[in-house]
Amino acid sequence: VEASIPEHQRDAWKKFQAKPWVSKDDFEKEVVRHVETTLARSMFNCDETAAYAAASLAFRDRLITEWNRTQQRQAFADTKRVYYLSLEFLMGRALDNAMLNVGLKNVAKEGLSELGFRIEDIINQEHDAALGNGGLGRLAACFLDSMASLNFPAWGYGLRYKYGIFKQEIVDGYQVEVPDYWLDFNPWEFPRHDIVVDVQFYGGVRKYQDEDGKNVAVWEGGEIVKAVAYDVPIPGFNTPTTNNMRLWSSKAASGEFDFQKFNSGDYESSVADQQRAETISAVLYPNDNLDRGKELRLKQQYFWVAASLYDIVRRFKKSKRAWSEFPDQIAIQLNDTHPTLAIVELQRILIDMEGLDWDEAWTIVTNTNQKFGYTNHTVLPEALEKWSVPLFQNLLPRHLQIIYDINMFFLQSVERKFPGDRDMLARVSIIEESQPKMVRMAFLAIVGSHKVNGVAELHSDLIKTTIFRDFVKIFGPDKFTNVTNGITPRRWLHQANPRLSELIASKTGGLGFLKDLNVLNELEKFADDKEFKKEWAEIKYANKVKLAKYIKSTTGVTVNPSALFDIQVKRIHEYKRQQLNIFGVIHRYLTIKAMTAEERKKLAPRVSIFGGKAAPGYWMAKTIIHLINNVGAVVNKDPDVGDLLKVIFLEDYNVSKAEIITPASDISEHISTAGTEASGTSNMKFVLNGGLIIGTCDGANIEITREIGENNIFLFGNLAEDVEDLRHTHNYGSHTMDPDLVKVFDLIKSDAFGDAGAFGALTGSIEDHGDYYLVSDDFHSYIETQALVDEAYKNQDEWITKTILSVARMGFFSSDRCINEYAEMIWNVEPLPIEKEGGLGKEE
Ligand code: Z16
Repeated sequence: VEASIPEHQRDAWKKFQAKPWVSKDDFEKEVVRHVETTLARSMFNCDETAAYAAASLAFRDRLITEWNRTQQRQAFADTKRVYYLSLEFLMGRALDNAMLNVGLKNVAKEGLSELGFRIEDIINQEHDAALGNGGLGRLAACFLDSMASLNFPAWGYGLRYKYGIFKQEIVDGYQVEVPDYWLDFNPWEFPRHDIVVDVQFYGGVRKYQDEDGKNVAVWEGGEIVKAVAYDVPIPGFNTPTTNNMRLWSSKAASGEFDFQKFNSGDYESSVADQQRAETISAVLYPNDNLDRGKELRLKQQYFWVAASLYDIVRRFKKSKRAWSEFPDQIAIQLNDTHPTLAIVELQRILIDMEGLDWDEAWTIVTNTNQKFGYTNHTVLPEALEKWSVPLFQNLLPRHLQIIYDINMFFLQSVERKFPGDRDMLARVSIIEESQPKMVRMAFLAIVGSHKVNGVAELHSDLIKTTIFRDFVKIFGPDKFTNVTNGITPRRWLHQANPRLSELIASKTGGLGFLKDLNVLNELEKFADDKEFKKEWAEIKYANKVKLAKYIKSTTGVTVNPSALFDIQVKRIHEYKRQQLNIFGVIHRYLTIKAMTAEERKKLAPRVSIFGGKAAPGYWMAKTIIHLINNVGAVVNKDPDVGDLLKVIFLEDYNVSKAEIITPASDISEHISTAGTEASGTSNMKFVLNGGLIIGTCDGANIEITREIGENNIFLFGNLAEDVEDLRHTHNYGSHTMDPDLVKVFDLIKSDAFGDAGAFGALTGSIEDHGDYYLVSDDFHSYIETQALVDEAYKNQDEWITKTILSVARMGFFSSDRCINEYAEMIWNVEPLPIEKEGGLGKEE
């Protein structure tokens, strides 16, 4: 149905079209209107929740007006679009971000104050949108911000989980998971009940030849689930471009429930069908860097991929272009292997639905003029996705056939290139010949993509020489590239650290640095400026006071804001080595206990701060959390140690908490076993906020060192190239342990931190079971380097200079640089220029 308003009536529309509000008075008017009408409240029952709701709705109205215009502009221009497919978007809060991106936070602040509210309290009402686990999900969120800020016509596609990553509670030192139901009131999403896609599962395939002798495959039977679109506006910073993130929610095909069953009295099963359908988008899998191969997860992946591709193809078809133009109009980025089925689904659409023959279709799918790009985020074998063939056969029978065909053609081409190399064929086959057989998703993603990228230089080199080695030989080196990760300076500097942002703006001529982060370079000339350094240090101190207050209010522990704040916040994982950190803390505790009063006076007081979630089924990670909490319980109440050492575990680390924690670090820890952390992105956030790093030569730490200079970072530990050999030197059962680490273990074993039995698996993994992550090998170097940190911190003057120089040199790590690299090297898309930048607040 044509839903467009006829020419004659359009003047009336134009006359009454909403104009985005800009003034304080208009903002207040909107807030009051929303309180009194949308929310049906009044000034006599408007609490902070209601004020948050109304303020958000006022900003949402603004965003949606710009969103509409952006969509019209992009549809009209009809240029190539980017689709970023990600099973995770770790967005955090939207209101603060929206206010800052449209440049109206000060207007809102004054407006809210006149209406009787403090803006911080209102911002704090918002529940985080936590549809992600960690780095991968947050990267997707930063990318959306950059793509909008740079005016790229780009959509994010994901799942609208009813429950995001669980909330973490610490009870008696143990992690307890609580469901994160976040949709009670979410003003940032627009349900699109008119945009619904049928998604099929199970059933079987019937093959026959039609009259023309063409092979036809029909996927029939099984069940249908509906995908309903929910749109979330993504405002760019200081630009009218407002892009879209489309999240799919699952719903039973029969609507509410099956009336036939209901009417015949089968109430239970009528509701069960509905619930089974809704289960698909019910909950985010809480694993970071781990693949568990569960059927429901594969269902999520296909549900989301099928709905997204249907939507993309529908939009393409509206332009009435030939299929051969598809690759010129569309770039699809696969965030990890989770959306790899998109390659298979597109091939299925083209051959089964659109009637193209295989070669014609496959040329479109894998066209070198940009189509699928695949980003790899890890080399850890346990994280690489594999699906059992029987499971696949049952859930997606037609897709499995297509995968077998893709594999057959691929292996034939390998055979032509490397005749007789049977080992090679077995190694690179998309189907692993195991019991049961497995589909190797990364291999499928490589075969179906025109570019494969890693997320930091070391990581991109590693994938080429290890897990994807054979594929470099087969496809040539040009298919493999690097795009080092980045972070958005809008959220991670301007929003999280407004005072630092303001100081930088005052010295660099305004907020321009937020769009061109290399402008930070201009700060180098202030690295020895006394007045500037004083202000710089005051801001760091104020941020530490804020975190100290937060620590006090959440844990009851008093920490001294003048102490060195040493922070490690990230998912808890053996490869990230929080155990190395806590063993180092215990070593420090032992050292302090053995010191004389005179020696103690010379030591810089430290607060060791930890935060992060363990996957619910990851026992070793949970044990590490337990140990950290138990060490804290002992150390924090030891009067003999006092301010010299405090150990804090912050509950439920998430994006909004990171905004308080990151600006408050003096040193942060990025200490993964070399070669295991693909990039890391919190390392970038901490340095950008004037903190230094203690880290291994891993992931993006290496490039951070290159940019900021090796005098400004504390590197330690073995190198990636030596890890394999070192592992071979570990003799199971008689591993030569570092003597200082032995002392730490002895203390743990003396029950100093509670029943040592609880930690046996942890110490045993190092002493008796091969120390896979090289904790003992790196311990001495770690302790020595921490001593260098202590020394360096005593010279505050030099320390501050280091932090200023570091910030000045962080321009490279803006996610804007990253997105520009993807656009040029992988997507081949251009931004859509904005003719007039009207309607924005543009606050300085
Ligand atoms: C994830 O967060 C990452 C990798 C992965 O395979 C799965 C998940 Cl959920 C992380 C990497 O561990 C990290 O090094 C990297 O910075 C981040 O992805 C973004 O690339």
